[in-house]
Amino acid sequence: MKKQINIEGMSCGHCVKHVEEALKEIAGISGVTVSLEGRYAIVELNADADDSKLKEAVEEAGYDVTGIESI
Ligand SMILES: [Cu+2]
Repeated sequence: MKKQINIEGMSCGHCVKHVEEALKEIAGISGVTVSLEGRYAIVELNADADDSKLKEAVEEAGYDVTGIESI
């Protein structure tokens, strides 16, 4: 299962790493790809993680989530 998380506020490679690391810590996530230009993260899940957990992790890292969708 994959989900796309739309994120506002990333401005450089450091932000990308920060978001990647925040998402990798969530149980059930097996892969994270972050696009700075596309302003999104794609997460691969081997167990369903609640959208609220994904949102919370990104927001705690300091960025805004504008939407989450299954892809
Ligand atoms: Cu940055």
